[in-house]
Amino acid sequence: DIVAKVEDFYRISGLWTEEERDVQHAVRHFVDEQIKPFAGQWWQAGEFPVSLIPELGRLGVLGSNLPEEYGGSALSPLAYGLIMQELERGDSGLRSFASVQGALAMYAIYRYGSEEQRRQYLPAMASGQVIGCFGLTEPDAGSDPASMLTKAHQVGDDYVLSGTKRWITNGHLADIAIVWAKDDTGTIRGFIVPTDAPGFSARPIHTKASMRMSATSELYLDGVHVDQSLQLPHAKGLGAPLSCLTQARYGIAWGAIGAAMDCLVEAATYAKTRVAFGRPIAATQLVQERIVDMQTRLVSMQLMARQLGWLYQNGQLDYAHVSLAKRHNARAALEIARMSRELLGGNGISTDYASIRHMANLETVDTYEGTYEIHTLIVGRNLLGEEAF
Ligand code: TGC
Ligand code: FAD
Repeated sequence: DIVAKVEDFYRISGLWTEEERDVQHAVRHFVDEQIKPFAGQWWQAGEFPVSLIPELGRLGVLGSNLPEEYGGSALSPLAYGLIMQELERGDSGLRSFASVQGALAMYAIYRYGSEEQRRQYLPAMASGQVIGCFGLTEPDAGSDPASMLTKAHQVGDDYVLSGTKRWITNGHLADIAIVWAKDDTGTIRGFIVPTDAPGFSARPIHTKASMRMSATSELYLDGVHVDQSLQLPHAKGLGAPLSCLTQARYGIAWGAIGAAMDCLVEAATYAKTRVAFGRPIAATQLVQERIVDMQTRLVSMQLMARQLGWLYQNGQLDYAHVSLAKRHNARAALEIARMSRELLGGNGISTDYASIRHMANLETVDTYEGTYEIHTLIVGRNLLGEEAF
């Protein structure tokens, strides 16, 4: 059938193990039943479906690649990627929720936290009982997080945090915020900040024309006292938050495939049934060219993500590999969504269809976790050995 054909034209799924296929199908079923029918309404309303968080926990999509002793499922990088793909078939905001919880907040605690912090937070985060967010970006420091202004002033063994973070996914839903701040020596350090701490507040950003199904916030830290036990002991310097970004960018390279797939399926099925000038528009040369252009992009995204997963699985992954795939897949998905939107004509501007919602979301996906230009410069530096930021 046409859906199976365009989704997997190169039969890449033949490469997955049985476990990877099972995991993919379970998440796909959940998204088809519980997300896709309602995503347009939630997006229009600017709401994240918080009531589904426990179900996301039960499905095992939060921190699924972390070891089982911390509530994860120790899934392979490919299985993890397929989960991100299936979530983003529903909506980029859904994948973003899982990325921030698993690849950013949980990963930060897993990689840089003490054993006690891991045991206290990770199982509860994997089940969705505790929600996390990741505060790196500030109003005046996005692409260049080294220039952040948030301060962590040491008082005895404890810290006092002051500053503002902006564009923080899950910010006003979160129970804990991973906050990155400069200590008195100017070194970037990470902290687990309970969002009910005095001096902490999170305000939703309501004016988005993209990622409307995702909770995005501004965080204010006004002299927030943080006990030493909440500092991530192993995080010293910008490399710590950047290594978390590598995990999230890996997931985005996969997630973008899901949004692109959903758009291509929508465009191909629409072209077969929409009649103009007495025949389905699929029977016109220009529409066929458009569908083939979309298919070409989708296959290139899938092949790139698959090989990225292979590098990850075999311990050969460099963060520049991840940058190349994030840059390519986010941009290719955006192009596919724009083409699909156009093919749907007037219907293409309505959230009764998925394409314009994906298209608007993908504008964010192209920008966050490092803009297209920043990834150009990361890969350029890796290839040429010259810094050009
Ligand atoms: P630079 O000198 O390049 O790096 C400092 C140290 O960090 C290491 N490093 C990395 N490590 C792991 N993964 C990466 N991606 C890394 N990039 C750099 C680097 O080796 C170095 O280590 P060491 O040991 O030598 O100290 O630092 P720079 O200040 O020159 O910055 C480089 C630049 C521009 C690439 C970096 O700042 C950057 O990536 N900027 C983009 C910022 C960004 O992506 N922000 C995303 C915020 S989170 C978000 O958007 C969440 S969206 C929700 C969702 O995910 O769904
Ligand atoms: P800027 O850095 O101001 O960039 C503006 C423009 O200048 C861009 O086009 C950029 O590519 C270009 N530019 C900058 N420097 C150069 C250069 N040297 N050469 C060429 N061009 C350059 N952040 C978090 O910490 N946590 C989150 O959970 C999170 N979630 C987000 C959710 C949403 C919906 C959005 C929109 C953003 C989110 N972000 C989050 C922030 C995101 O990572 C930043 O927006 C992004 O990194 C870009 O930073 P900026 O917005 O400050 O843009």
